[in-house]
Amino acid sequence: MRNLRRLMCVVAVAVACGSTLRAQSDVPEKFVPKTDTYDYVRREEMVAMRDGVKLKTFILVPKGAKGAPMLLDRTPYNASNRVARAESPHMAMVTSQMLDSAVASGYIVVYQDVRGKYGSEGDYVMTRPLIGPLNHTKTDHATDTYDTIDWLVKHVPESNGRVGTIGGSYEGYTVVMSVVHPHPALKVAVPFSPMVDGWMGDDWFHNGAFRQDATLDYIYGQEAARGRSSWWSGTRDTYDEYLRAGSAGAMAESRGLGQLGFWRALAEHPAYDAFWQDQAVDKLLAKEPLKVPMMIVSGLFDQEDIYGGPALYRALAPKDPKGEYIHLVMGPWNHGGGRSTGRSIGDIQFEGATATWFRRNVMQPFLDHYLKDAPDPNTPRVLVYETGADKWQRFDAWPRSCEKGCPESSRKLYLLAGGKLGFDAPAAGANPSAKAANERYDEYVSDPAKPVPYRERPTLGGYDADSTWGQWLADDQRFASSRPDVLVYETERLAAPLRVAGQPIARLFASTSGSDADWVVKLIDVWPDETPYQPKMGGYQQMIAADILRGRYRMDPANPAALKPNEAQLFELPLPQVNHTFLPGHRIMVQVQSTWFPLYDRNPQTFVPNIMFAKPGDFVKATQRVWHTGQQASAVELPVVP
Ligand code: PG9
Repeated sequence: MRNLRRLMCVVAVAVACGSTLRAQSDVPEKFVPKTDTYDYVRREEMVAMRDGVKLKTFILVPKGAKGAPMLLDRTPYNASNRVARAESPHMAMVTSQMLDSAVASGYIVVYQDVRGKYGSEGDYVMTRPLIGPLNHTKTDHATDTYDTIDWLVKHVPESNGRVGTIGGSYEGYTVVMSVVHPHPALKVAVPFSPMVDGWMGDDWFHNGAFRQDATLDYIYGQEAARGRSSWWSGTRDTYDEYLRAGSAGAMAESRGLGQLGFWRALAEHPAYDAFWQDQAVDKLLAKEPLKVPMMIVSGLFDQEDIYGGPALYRALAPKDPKGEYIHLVMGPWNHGGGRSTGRSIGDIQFEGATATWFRRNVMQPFLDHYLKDAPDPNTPRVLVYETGADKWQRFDAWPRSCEKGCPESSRKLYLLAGGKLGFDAPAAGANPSAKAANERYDEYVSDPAKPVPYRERPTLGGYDADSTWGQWLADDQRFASSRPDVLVYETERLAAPLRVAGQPIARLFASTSGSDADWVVKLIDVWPDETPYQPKMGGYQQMIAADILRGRYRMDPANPAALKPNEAQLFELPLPQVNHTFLPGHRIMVQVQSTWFPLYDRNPQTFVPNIMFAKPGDFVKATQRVWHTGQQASAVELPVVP
């Protein structure tokens, strides 16, 4: 009876209070998730830097960790997304694939928003340069990393007090910055595809040609808001969009980019002036003592930062004669490939899960050695995947190139009359002008109104849902070779394998009827007409290395100069590094063209002060000639392995 009375009382109170409760929010002020089943603990901190600015920092600690090393990834792309790849009780599910082997080895993972982005306080500056002529504040990525590491070693009791920095692309840039005046607890650094020199060959320009279609949208996305802003296209085909805009400057203006600091800086510095030279990371790091072992990871098909990793290695390796500090790994990867699985790019297949294999068997033992005192794994100085033959190669000296005098085995592959390509130079006749025109040169009309697309149309925006931007360097080039404004040179079928390892350099003797010109050179492996079991590869024209040179910078990247119309001049274009075997039955091809649109803005072919602001009337058709006489023998210098 007593119990019944009590029950009735409870029901009465619930009914009486019910209406009041329903009127309040169902959502508690602070919900505390139950994470007992999680295999990690997630902490969220605002870590103060030396100037008082606080940076949003997430720390993922494996449950039960004791004396574990820490890996720090500093990002401009939203750290809270980085720690929430999936909502899961398993740390391996929420962290990025790049860290798979480290998470499996019990590492503590730390992600941080760089200053000015997402959850972090402070001002954002694109790839903030080191304190110096371009940065008059008291902080940069080096100091922010130092301060963060200092905090981490004091506030993460589960750690062993050792830290490695790791990250890709922009995050690779922050990794590289971390080794400048490093914190003593920083023991190792692994930059994947780091952005190193935005003018020479990484994100913003290649040899002075402006990468409008990957840059304007990126700046908009990064700088129009503290979070991310979405660039819009309004067309399915960015080729149409950029052609209608007329110039990069006009496109930028149409989207209000004048409000954004980094666009204004780019527009003011189209040449390789002090602005670019003073922030070229390879040159800056070459002036610093080597203190932190570094594994530079780069992709042979990196569509964004193909230049940075090898350039950094080239600058730092001479300071490390014993190979104790600086290592380079180049895999068959696009920009994110080394951080994912690495089985293929588009239709090109590789031998197994190359990236997973690399992280597990090369990167992780390297990290464990410096962060956990594991035995020395005898990390190769340089490890490069050999495309074509599909295997990994170790090198002690890299790259083999002709830049400072050719290695004995380097060979010139000559562009010859009749679309031929061969190792025998054209004969040096006493009077070349006595020869027929097509014996002396090949020509095409480059029409800025009909530029050569950089990939088959429609060229989708990089952020479009179905974009395959990451595959474009492996695209079949047949769509280009059939155009009248693309010159094609081809060898006979190879009877024996031909292996190239190092840096090919295109040396074109070329003339233009205009007063400025771009030159694009592509080194291509042409597959046999039919390929058993891989039908799509029959006759496939696979780019091995390709790049663009803006003619006005032929003599001096810092000081553009007009070209003399109709005068053959030497244009030297170092191509991205390769390690490739052209297999028997394949052919080697070289393509030459003067537009690569809309990725690169169009050269008006009239010399104007700043191509970004060329006016419609500046764009003219030009007749381009590539010469192949004995005196002016255009060639691609190949680092052939004997
Ligand atoms: N390639 C991108 C980038 C790096 C550095 C500066 C700007 C852009 C990236 O993937 O982060």
